[in-house]
Amino acid sequence: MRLSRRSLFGWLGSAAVSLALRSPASAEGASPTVTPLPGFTGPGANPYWNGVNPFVTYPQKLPLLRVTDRAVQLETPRPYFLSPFTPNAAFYVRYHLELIPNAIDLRTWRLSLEGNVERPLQLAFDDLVKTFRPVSVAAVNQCSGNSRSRFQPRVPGAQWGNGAMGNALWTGVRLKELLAAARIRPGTVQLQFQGLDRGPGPEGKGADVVMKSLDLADPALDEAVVAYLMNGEPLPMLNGFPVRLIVPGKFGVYWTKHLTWIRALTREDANYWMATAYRIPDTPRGNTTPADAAGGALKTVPIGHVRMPVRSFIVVPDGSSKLLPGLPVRIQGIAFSGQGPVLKVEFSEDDGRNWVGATLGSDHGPYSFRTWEHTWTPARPGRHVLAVRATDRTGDVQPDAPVWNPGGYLWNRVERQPLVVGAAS
Ligand SMILES: Nc1nc2c(c(=O)[nH]1)N[C@H]1C(S)=C(S)[C@@H](COP(=O)(O)O)O[C@H]1N2
Ligand SMILES: [Mo]
Repeated sequence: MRLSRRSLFGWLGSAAVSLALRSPASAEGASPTVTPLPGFTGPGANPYWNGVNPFVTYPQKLPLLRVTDRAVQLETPRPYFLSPFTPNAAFYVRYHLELIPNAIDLRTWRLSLEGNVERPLQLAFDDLVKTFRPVSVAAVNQCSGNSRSRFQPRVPGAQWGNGAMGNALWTGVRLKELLAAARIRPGTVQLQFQGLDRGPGPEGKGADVVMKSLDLADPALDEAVVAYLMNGEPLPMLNGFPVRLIVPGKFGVYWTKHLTWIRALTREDANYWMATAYRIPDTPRGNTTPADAAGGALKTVPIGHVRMPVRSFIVVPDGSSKLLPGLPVRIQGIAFSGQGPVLKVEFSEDDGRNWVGATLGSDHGPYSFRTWEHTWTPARPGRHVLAVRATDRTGDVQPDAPVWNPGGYLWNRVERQPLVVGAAS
């Protein structure tokens, strides 16, 4: 950490940082060919771990899967999830608005703490880095709509596969320290966060900016960090340079990028992004039916009222490698939960009928990806459906029933991998 802070200072010396966002079209590759495995039906049949989209290259990024380009939404390809920390250059990207910053001058940029505070602050980047104590936390940033393409019936919104998530070591300043410096006044009910991106938003709604708010009393704020390093490096522009909010355990929508305004509110935030968008049914697991959702009587709450439910994934094998009966295969994957540490990962070789414990990898903290592995020896040739499920500290275990809600949020069903094992001779 000392090393990377030093290199950050050196890099600060070079003053303004500017990145030209060149046209992504010039770097666009061909669509990947994805062939469904023959003969599979039912829940294990979906071979599309990622969305089926073309690879596209943006500044500071490796080729990622383009979900939409206005606003920019890029999905992380599956192989990057073999590592517990997602490389910055492969980290997914999600914006709501079209006008995103591509150059930020750190000499003039300020983080503003305003609203119902005793001492409004305008913090320079230098102040943030040098005046406040740095802390680091490993935490998963997952979009509420990760895996939305699985929903049946389908719902509108970005059709993510499983790649709208990533884990990083985030370094920055505790939000609570900044709040203490600004001295929040009594009567504050929520904190509102806003970044630099702009644009009309979906269907002209959205007030030209994205603003998200959390209750001042929310315990998640105790662990929130205003981060200026991601895996020991400055944040990529597309992931929120120069600072972003990270709220361990909560969905990515609260992780405001290019964070520039923190506002103490004396009334509950009623802006579009709180009152209309990103709401879930006020039901167990946020589950409902198309009929109930269409009825108009469904009570909803902001998705910030819940933490990310437990999930686990098979990363390899992905169906592309040759497998033979009697030949051991190393199954590898990741698990995480926003509700605290994952305690158990279980593997099934028979589509979820029987389960055995998998071996967990190193513990990087309660909000991080945790790798797992299991050695499986296929007994016979032919079709197999592997499955994985995780259990977290609260006892929450991934269900085998799919969730449904109109926003396409909170998917955490048991994950499956269909495979064909070849004949031995
Ligand atoms: N300024 C800003 N911050 C934002 C958003 C945005 O549109 N603008 N989108 C949010 C959502 S919905 C998600 S899922 C995460 C995605 O983070 P990433 O793009 O770094 O992967 O950023 C969040 N922070
Ligand atoms: Mo999101």
